[in-house]
Amino acid sequence: MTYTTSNTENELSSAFGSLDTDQQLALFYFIYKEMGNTITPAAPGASTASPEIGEAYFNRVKELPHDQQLELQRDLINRKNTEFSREYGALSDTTKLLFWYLLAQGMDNQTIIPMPSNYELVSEATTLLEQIKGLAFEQQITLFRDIVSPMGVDPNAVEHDSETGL
Ligand code: 45D
Repeated sequence: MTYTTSNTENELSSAFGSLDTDQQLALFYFIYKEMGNTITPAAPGASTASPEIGEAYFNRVKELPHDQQLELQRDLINRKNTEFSREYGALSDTTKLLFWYLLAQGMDNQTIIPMPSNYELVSEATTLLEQIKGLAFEQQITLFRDIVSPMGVDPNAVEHDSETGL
């Protein structure tokens, strides 16, 4: 069988991953801003998202002081072996997406550390943002799943870490 799927999402997700940690966070937030109201939580049962699990995880992050919220997000991107990263790794891809979506919403009402208002994207990230804006909605969702899926730590795939004891 011949597949003719385009590799666009793959290329874009590796370009995303090659940005530094803070630029990834910033770009992801700008993406959220661009998508605006096009993201609507799907009807219950319509997807593999577990709203209760995603919200419970988000609520624990929300309780943390702002600086720790930021560290936690950086840890997820850097796949640092922490308790939060391991719990993240056990979520389904769509629940991971829901979690990031709740974080971005939280930034808008200040329950989550907001972006500094003067923060600027590097040119690579701006280019990427333009390319992502050009994708169809379904392609964007596929791309975001590819981006959030490998973040955090899969507890089954890591060696014991003597530094954290995890
Ligand atoms: O000081 O099927 C910097 C569901 C450095 C429903 C920073 C869905 C300097 C089910 C790093 C800039 C809704 C889940 C500070 C589908 C500095 C379903 C901080 C779709 C403070 C399909 C930066 C879901 C920070 C979708 C904190 C499409 C940045 C979800 C944080 C899309 C950025 C979600 C964040 C998106 C970005 C979320 C949290 C695009 C989140 C983006």
